[in-house]
Amino acid sequence: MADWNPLTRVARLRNAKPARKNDDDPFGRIPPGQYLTNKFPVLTYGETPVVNLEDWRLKVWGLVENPLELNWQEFRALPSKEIVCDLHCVTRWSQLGMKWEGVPFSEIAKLAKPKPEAKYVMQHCYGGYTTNLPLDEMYEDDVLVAFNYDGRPLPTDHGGPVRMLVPKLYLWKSAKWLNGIEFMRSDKAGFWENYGYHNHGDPWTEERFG
Ligand SMILES: Nc1nc2c(c(=O)[nH]1)N[C@H]1C(S)=C(S)[C@@H](COP(=O)(O)O)O[C@H]1N2
Ligand SMILES: [Mo]
Repeated sequence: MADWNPLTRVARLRNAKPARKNDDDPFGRIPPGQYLTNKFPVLTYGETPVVNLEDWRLKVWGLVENPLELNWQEFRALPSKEIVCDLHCVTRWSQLGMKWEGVPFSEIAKLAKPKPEAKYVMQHCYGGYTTNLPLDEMYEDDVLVAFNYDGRPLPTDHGGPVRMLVPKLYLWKSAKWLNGIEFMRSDKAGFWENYGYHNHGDPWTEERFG
């Protein structure tokens, strides 16, 4: 996996057949071109970083009044909540009713106090992955800095100790091993966005490629 060429991956996905229409979607929860699974595949570009809780930090910087660096105790002392959500991956799997717990992005923003010029957010990670979104969308009430999945600490493969979770968008917008949140004036492409994924990634309108 570590030496996949990202361009080859994007080209292969562009040519992939859409998933067949789901007959098993009575509630209309599966976006077009997706198939339903009960599995939670692991998709990582490169090595899986292993970070222990003593060393873990979350840095918040950029266009904020109050730049932060939180250690684990400080992070876990913030208000947190549980959500149940459906997740959709651009590789075409969807899983429904996934249970997550985390600190809402809005709680972290409240501490950091974004300046009025801050309009975009870059998520940064152990390992170097990045992904970008407009600040407005990060304030959706289901956007979490997630530390538990299905009632247990988030497994390393899925981004533990913490990952961002942006359930309304394709899963590449949810950075695993999150260690930084940067508030920016203007938009900038993240890792996959640079290699041809869509800048936004709404599964309902199939914003797969840019
Ligand atoms: N740090 C990091 N975050 C990442 C990735 C990655 O390679 N590194 N891959 C992204 C992509 S493309 C997907 S589809 C999801 C996969 O999450 P999962 O492995 O928990 O299914 O993580 C996203 N977040
Ligand atoms: Mo992905």
